[in-house]
Amino acid sequence: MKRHNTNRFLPLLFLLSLLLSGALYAQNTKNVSKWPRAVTYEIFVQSFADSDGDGIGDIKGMTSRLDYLSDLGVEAIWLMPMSPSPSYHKYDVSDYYDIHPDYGTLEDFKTFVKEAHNRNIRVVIDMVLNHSSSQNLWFKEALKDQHIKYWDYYVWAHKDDPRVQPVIRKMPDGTERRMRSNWNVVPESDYLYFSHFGRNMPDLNFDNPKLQQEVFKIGKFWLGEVGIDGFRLDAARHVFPDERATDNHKWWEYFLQEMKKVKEDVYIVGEVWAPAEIVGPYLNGIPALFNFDMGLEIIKAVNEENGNQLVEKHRNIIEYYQSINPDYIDCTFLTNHDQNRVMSSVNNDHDKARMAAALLFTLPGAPYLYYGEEIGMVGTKPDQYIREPFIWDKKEKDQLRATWIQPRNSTDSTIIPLAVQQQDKNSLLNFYKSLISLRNKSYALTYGDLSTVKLQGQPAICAFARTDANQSLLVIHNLGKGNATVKLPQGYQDYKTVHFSTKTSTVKGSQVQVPEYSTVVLSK
Ligand SMILES: [Ca+2]
Repeated sequence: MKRHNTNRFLPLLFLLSLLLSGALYAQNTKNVSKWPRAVTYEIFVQSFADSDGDGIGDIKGMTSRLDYLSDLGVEAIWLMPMSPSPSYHKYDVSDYYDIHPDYGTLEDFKTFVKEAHNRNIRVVIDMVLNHSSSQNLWFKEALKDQHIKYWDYYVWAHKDDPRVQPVIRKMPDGTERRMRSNWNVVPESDYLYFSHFGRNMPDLNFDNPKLQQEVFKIGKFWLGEVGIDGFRLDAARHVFPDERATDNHKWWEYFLQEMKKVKEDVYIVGEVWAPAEIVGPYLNGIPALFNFDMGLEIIKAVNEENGNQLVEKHRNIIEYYQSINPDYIDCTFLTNHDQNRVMSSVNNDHDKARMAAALLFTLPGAPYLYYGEEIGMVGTKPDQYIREPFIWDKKEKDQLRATWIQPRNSTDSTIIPLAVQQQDKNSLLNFYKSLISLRNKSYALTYGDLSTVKLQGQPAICAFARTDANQSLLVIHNLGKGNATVKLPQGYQDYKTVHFSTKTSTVKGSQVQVPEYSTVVLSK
């Protein structure tokens, strides 16, 4: 097209862009979300974007996609570990003060952080402190001699110590079985070392004040010198043995206090994958916690097409945690890098995947999404197959696709590439975008309380109200097959304005039409 002809097409282009931006949503352009009460995007660097064609995703690749993430509406990124490590996943660190050379350099990462901040995107990195890699210099030194400083960085016991004796368990059939031990023998040594996750991941000794100081130094390095915004704490409940829960709680309070000396508003989110009564006491040291239970409940509700219990369950969790720390941040998500991908968890049913996303972004919390979820990537365990390369474009055109692994699940034949989805207003990607945008622009959805709305005899309907001082919204999800007619409930008779809908919903009198597998958000 010649340049001087462009003007004639402007009205058409404007109309087209309106359609692409989710036309069913009454636009009001200002974002009211403010991180950490905003959407965070989890990235496995190795699989995200490869800038130099060596097959491994890297920091420069990620930097080149920041505009995409900004456009998606995310306001923070959580990066899985990037420090030197012998494993592909890097959850066993061999040098806590550097970046793995496959991913780039510290300078590359500082540039990434700066560019992210320029786009109002915060950066949170994974901190794996329970254990190091057996390849860490500290451990290699410790193995040499118990008089070396780094010996006490790890947890040792003499071979005669009762704790390290083999545990023999009697099985129901009468046979005896030697149970796996967490204590590992070192050739030619009288001492064994402890490891919660396997012999290549020796546990660090948090009873040692020198190790504690080293951990603070690591934290302050990334916050102060590199300029990140916070940490996601891996395996937070295991730094002391499980039977010393109180020591675990106290340790993270100490850690938070030390990190605040460098960055007053440091963000710390913890992985405590356990029932609520075990998670709760961590909230004083770790003010943001992943809500594993709600992710599972949302997937269960969409699979069973029954949303009756969902709101009560979320309310119970929130009330319990708020009783411990009124300002806690409820980090909600569907699935993460340790779980089968959400699309696979709903058996590749795109209607159900959309309903799961619609629930995530309309219920309370600070939602996280796992890279590729927004384009419908699939994946079932083992772990590396839930961490496959992001599909940016059709294979022949995809300049950024990582190739370090032969994917089993998310391939050109199963996934519509991002570039194609960007051109389709009905794509899953644009569905995610419209939901994130709805949330970011809404006080009620970002900050509001959650109230149960009782509707009789319609198990596929999940209805609730979200209310804060500025706004009140009635949210109705139809998780089932078949269109539903819902009578506006008591107390919500005047919520007749369609604020947002994922399909065409209408209100006539006190009746709301909610098409199958769709969501409508009503206001007064
Ligand atoms: Ca690369």
